[in-house]
Amino acid sequence: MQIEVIKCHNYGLESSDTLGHCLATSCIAAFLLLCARASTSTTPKKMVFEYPDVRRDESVVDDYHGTKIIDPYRWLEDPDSNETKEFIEAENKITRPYLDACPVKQDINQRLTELWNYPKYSCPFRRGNRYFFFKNTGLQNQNVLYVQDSLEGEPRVFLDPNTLSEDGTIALSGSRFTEDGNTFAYGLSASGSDWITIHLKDVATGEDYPEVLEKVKFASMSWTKDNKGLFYSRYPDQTGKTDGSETEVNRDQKLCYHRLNTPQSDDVIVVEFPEEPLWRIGAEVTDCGKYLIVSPVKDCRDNLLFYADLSKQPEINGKLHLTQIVHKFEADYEYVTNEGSVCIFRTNKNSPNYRLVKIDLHNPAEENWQTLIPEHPSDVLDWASAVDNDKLVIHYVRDVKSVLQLHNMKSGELLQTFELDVGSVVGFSGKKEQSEIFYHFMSFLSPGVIYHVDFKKQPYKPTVFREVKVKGFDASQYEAKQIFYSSKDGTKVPMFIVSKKGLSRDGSNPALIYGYGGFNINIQPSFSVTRLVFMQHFNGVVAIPNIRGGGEYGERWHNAGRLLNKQNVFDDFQAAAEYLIAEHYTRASLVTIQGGSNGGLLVAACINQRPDLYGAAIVQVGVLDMLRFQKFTIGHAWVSDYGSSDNKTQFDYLLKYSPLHNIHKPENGTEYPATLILTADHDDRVVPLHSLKFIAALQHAARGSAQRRPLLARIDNKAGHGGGKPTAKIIDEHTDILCFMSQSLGLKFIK
Ligand code: X98
Repeated sequence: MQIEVIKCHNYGLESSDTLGHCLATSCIAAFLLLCARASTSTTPKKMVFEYPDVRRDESVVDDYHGTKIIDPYRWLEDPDSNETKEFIEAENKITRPYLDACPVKQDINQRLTELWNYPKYSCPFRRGNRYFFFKNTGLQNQNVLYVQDSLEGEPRVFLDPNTLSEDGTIALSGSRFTEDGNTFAYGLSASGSDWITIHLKDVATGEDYPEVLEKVKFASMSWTKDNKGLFYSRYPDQTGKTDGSETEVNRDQKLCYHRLNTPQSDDVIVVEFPEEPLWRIGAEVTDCGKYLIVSPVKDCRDNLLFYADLSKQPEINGKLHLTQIVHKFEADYEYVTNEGSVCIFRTNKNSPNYRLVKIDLHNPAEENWQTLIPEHPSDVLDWASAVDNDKLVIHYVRDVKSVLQLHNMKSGELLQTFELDVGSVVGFSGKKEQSEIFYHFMSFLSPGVIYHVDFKKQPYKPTVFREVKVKGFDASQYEAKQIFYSSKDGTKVPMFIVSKKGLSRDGSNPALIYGYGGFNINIQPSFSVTRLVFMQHFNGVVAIPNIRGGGEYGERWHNAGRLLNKQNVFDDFQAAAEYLIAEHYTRASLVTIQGGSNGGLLVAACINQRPDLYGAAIVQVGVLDMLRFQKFTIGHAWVSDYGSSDNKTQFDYLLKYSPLHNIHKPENGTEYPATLILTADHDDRVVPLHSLKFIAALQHAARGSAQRRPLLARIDNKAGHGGGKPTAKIIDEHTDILCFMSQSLGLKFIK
């Protein structure tokens, strides 16, 4: 297994450049700067914005279970209409000058660039008789894959995605080597889209095979152990564009088999569920090569399990014969390894903190399952990987921090705990047939240490393989702590608080609160240059509350923040801000809240519910129309967390918090916080229409009101949901976010 935890949710201040074209329409707003000051100042800029005067079509009305809901900006759902394009230009045209007028923009950009410029490495991993690793010298747009003949050997560039586009917008997205290490299947995505094309490379020569596999999205890739072909999932040809700027629902995914060095047109569909157009199909060839484990999933939790015995159908020239093991969507099952027909799965069936079970494929009834490693009462079993033939490395999350252990694969017995500082294991490499592992540790104040364990030498002692240093960062000047605060209903919620040591506790510091709160996802400690700039140059306090909806305390924590419990997520986040204010870390007018994707929903819901509690809000690629999200691309998969407006009870609940449907006119002295909405033209995970409709409605509500703080949108081009974003775009985006905070809150940049 080889993982590098790329936190898809951690938009932690992520991304980009701008359209920059001039708008030639009549309905564009003039940018009125009534009393902006040009010098560095600690006074927030108070401006009256004349927002774009966009068409509001109140004739668009939907009937949900008898309730009529108007959708006046429905026309913004068409990404290709001229009117939508003009709207985007008009928004960028008022946002750009505001951000560019930031007197310390150069300072921020320069400091971000300086600090970013340190080498970053992944764990090395062995495939065949070679080692590979990813490296970024510092500011390269995309990480480069290197090959070396031994750990001490001279690394050579194996694949450099930076050569594939001028601007770094073509990114590697998913890859898999054959068992013999001689062929490399790799996905490329353009402009941040989830769509990838799969390419195949001969490792010895570096030459690509002629075929390219198209229409691939949400793909698991798995080679047969004879190294001859690849299972991968793809979508059937769909009409119109498939470059990530379209909004069509992704349906009818099929599992296909591709034979190396043949055209994709010869590929065969091996698994499909035509009655279930919304299922996605995961697949993994077992370590022994005999079986294919097939795991269909219909939303964002729980999967079924099937297997195919490949030894009985060696030709793979049509549908595989499947035997079903799990018949109901009621838990997660993740293949770890197998010995003969006995497979080890990680599951949360009857074990919300997860356990390992042995299931005999030839005797799969649940009453015959055997627990190998029981559920821990409080720690979450996050992942497991077979190593050194008969051992398992197990990663637990204990109070949001990583714990790494070695267990005996036969008995489950704990053999050793690898000592870690307070932080996270963000990368791991190791395989059952290999007698060494690498793991990558990171924390708020440690940019990264890669450890190596050689199982041929006893006792098993981790040695530092590589340690990364950041020039201009002295960890001893900072502190990171974890506290537990009480939420509205009394639930204790953990929160990390990171800042310079010795900051005054008189409410005078700016604070940045980042949250996610959904989909069983953990927000563990990580190193962030942008947060460092905020702490170093603004005396900022960074706070990360591990609110409900995440997976920090297993399935119970997730359940407590989804469906009809979603309000707990917002309450937890609001209670985090209240705690920081009550403890005099900061005050409301200096608080920025930030979140991306599901976290964008969180932030947008919170500014509607408690506009008084924050000075600024950063909403990145957010899900903001909770009545219609399921109608676009992969949105249907999120009903497991959100429910759906198609269901009356869930509609009633969604309507109460849907950001788009709870915008109010700022009145009685309560303004909205300064709000920056960020999205991008190729975001096909959370389509930009959410952000466009939201900013149109928010600016409409603000028009003619007492609102003085800016409500702006930054719509990037050649960018998507965040994955694969080039470094240059990330630094530009983070510069803009810090500028927005600095401008709107009146923060001083301390040189
Ligand atoms: C998704 O929507 C996950 C989408 N997704 C998949 C599968 N593979 C993926 C590979 C890369 C990127 C996304 C993928 O479902 C998949 C394939 C086969 C079998 C099973 C899964 N997620 C949510 C999301 O992005 C949260 C976490 C993952 N959201 C955006 C939720 C709300 C906003």
